[in-house]
Amino acid sequence: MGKNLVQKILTAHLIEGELIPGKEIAIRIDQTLTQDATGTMAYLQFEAMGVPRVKTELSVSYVDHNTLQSGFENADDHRFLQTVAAKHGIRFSRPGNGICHQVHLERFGVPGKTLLGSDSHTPTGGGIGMIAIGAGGLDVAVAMGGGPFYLTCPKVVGINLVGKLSPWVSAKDVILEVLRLLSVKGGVGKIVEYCGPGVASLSVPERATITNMGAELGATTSVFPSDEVTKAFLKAQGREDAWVKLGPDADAVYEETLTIDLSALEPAVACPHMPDIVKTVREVGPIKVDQVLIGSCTNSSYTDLMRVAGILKGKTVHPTVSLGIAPGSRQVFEMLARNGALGDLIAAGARILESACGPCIGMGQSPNSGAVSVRTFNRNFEGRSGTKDASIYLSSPEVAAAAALTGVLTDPRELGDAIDVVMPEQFLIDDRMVLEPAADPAAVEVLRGPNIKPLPINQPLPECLQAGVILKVGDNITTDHIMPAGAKILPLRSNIPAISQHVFAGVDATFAERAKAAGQGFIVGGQNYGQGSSREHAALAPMYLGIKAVITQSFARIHRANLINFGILPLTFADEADIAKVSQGDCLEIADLSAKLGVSETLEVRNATTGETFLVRPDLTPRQVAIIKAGGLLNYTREQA
Ligand code: MIC
Ligand code: SF4
Repeated sequence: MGKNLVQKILTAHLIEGELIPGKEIAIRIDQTLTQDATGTMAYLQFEAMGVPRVKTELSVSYVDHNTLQSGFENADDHRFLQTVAAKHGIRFSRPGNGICHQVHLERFGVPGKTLLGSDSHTPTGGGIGMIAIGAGGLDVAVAMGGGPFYLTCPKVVGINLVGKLSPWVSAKDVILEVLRLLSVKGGVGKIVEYCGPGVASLSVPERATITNMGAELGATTSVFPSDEVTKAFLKAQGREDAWVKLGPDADAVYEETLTIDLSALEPAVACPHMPDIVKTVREVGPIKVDQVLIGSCTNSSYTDLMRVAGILKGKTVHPTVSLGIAPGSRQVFEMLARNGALGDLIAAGARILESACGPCIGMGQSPNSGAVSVRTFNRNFEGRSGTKDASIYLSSPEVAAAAALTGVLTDPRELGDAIDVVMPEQFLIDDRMVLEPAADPAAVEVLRGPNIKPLPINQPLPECLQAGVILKVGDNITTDHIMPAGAKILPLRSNIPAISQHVFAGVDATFAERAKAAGQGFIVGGQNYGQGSSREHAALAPMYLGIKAVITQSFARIHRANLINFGILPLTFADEADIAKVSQGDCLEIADLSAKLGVSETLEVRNATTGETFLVRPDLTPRQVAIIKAGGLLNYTREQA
């Protein structure tokens, strides 16, 4: 039986377990990346492990999220990250050098290698044939220390691409179609492998757009083969020697398959407030647009922005639209500046933003009240833009540029001939904004500002758990609901006592106060709880507030792993309908918790308020049970040592 590409790469990196979907496996990690918003915690955790120098082949620390610097906090964090990187053998991509995923694809990604990143869009690296996975900062810290990464062996979904994209239809429309078909939880427990004759027609940046937004499927990651197209891209990046040919065997088998005819796709958008509410632009019609934003790790490559520049050249942004553009990397930015395209964008009236995440994470450019904003980003969760009643539509750069010109949602095919952009044979290569680690680490002093507070440590799991339900929520709760980002809260990422006051702020303003006062508590949720970001603050801050267990109908992968890492028990209702047996404010009891955990498949929960009982499933591996009992991975690692 032939192997698919995922099986090949995972086999080559397998340290523990067998490749049987649903079973726990451990894999060796070749490369890691962090970004500043999750990186400060990851490096504090790495320091706590006492390993002097990273043991990976390559670790890179990027600064791209917190670049607004409206107070001292961000700059303090940047300085900490720069010095800690120099000391421990990590390369440091300075602020201004671009968005982690875009820069990593351009300068560091290697086909066939594994990459673990403390950001959920790390799967962007799948565009170049890597198994690139997003995880919590603590898991990345462990990988930097040479430890394996534990995950549930995923099923492999083969998406067979046939045909070729029509003019004005773009890679974003491909991933939007996959989201329409599979939904935001359709990828949980799965890796998506793209295969078939249509693959060869897609460039590396196009493939990266598709694997990037695979995160929104809840998938573990997504991957493309490494072929002649990959080789040409690496050659143009001056890295041809990093290329290897990689792909599935001709008779490869997949646990699930799906065929997408690229020729049949048309320009589409994801409608408010979920990335899987996908409709064609024609279906939505010419709704009035107030803001257009082009950028983010999904759609900010050289070819994306050249196409936008081609559309805007010689024209003017519509009088009632604000257009913002953030190039994905310094390479992209500088190439646009040198070839004149930046001039075309400026002349058209675009507001040029720094090369960073910016508005994608709510760092500025919040739209007006009730606005419609069309963005080339990957998430349109309610409130993420900073304006609670705004409606965010996710689209390709072509659709976004068309709306910027007309002031209404517009099918770009109405603009006439498509803009042809050729992939450069040689990108502009200048890595001076990536600092090498120090030659003499002992001489480096790690600088910490007052915003960097020590890591809070959890208590071991109690014998019995008796606590109130501090909050009950519905389906598809995102990490943006649990631990909001944005310009006011993001700067507090290194300060858990301060950031924890904002947990669930947009959902329930008094949550933090009530949790803290109660001392310990439960959260109850519906399906796909914790989808979205890899931010471990969505576990760490609730832990700090005393949350001991979260009971849901189902969890998103990274968030569940983060809960375990910080010693919060993730439980699912054995019978989903039992969610009706719990109301906010009820007191729940799990007797003999610590004795039963890891022994019985289900635990009985008694609702002391109503007298009813119901069963929940922990579904933990023996290793995870030990982590939970210890009160989290850091305590567990210390115990092991
Ligand atoms: C995001 O897109 O939500 C982020 C900000 O990049 C997060 C990481 C974070 O919360 O710091 C992610 O996707 O993991
Ligand atoms: Fe940055 Fe947005 Fe990408 Fe997250 S999704 S890494 S915030 S650009």
